[in-house]
Amino acid sequence: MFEHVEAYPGDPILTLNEAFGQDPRPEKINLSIGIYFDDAGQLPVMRAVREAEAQIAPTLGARPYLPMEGLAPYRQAVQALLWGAGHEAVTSGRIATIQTIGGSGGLKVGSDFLKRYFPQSEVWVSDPTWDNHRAMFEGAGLKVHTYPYYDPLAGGLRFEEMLATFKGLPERSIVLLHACCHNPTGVDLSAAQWNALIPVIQSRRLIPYLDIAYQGFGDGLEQDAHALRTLTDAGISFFCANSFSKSFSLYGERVGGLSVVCPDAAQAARVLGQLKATIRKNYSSPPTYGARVVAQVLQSPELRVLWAGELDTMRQRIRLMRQRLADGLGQALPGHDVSRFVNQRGMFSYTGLSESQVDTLRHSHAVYLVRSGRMCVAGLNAGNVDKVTQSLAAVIRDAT
Ligand code: KET
Repeated sequence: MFEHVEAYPGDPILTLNEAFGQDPRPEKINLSIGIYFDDAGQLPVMRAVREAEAQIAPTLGARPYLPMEGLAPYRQAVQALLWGAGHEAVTSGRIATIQTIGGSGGLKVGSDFLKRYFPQSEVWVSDPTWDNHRAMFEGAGLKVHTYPYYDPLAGGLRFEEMLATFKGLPERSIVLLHACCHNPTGVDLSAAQWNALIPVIQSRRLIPYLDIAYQGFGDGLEQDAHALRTLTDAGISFFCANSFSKSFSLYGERVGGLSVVCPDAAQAARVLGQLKATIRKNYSSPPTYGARVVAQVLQSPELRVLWAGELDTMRQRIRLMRQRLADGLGQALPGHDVSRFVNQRGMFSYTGLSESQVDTLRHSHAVYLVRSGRMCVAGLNAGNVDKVTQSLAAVIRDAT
């Protein structure tokens, strides 16, 4: 029956993470998957989450189906966090927001919707991007291309080339943009660059699709929402998939959302209806628990402050690790440019290591990076940063 089913070659991130789990070496260090670990190397359970769980425990009780679009207080909380509760687009009701199964679920539901209503449109993603972007859009039947983004030599952005590509795109092309903390490079557009992009998006009538999976990990909760608020203020209609996996350390609860910013409330209502239909056809309705927890945190003033403070601490710890890594590498490799480690934003650093260098790190040093050379800096801690620094230095030294 299944002779024709070919073996799955595996996923560059998730399969590597599984391989890490099976590695018997006790000194192994996981800097592959985008997960935040604390300074003791543990996956944190945030205090705000624990307290929210204690608060909702007595009221959980019976578990009917949620509506197709998800839990109403959760959907409101998503809008308030992304745009601010008083934002004109929120108060006028022109954003259609649904609860989704992680940020991934949001990306997929949005892709299915786009394939249905913009069947001629093709997708452009940054070179490079999170591997799953291409897989998801292609899975929805959309053709995927890349636009210039990262400059491996300078460790910066090829912004002029990116802009020129956007200027030449067919009307109603879909452009996937990372709202903050670009994965895998850690290189983001500046506020001025977002401003320069806006007239091009408008004149080419492009459909931006923003992915915000790391709000709070770049420069702060408000600062990291800058791009999507700027696009909204410019009157651009766009898609925005958000994830709470990282910012609430609730990976396994699969809490995310999809928001579609529309020109007016009437269009938003119709878009919401068709998003509901898309969900019904895929998995009918989302799960309850994670959305209850996140809504409880975001809607309680005390818990929200507690959570934002914990997130600040996580961001600052990542910054500290970036600095320690850069300082250590600078000492070990005099003359080597280590500025990219501190300049990049979010959980990732694009080290510039080749696949064979990454393989050596894994096999000879038990340090796991994604083969593209992406390092999850959020996996560094006081106990492993020196070893990682020495291992990296050894691998770089061997190559020169
Ligand atoms: N968008 C981006 C940009 C992203 O990095 C991830 C996860 C997601 C969406 C998915 O979010 P979720 O809420 O878990 O569905 N990235 C990490 C984990 C993974 O690959 O699944 C990673 O890049 O390591």
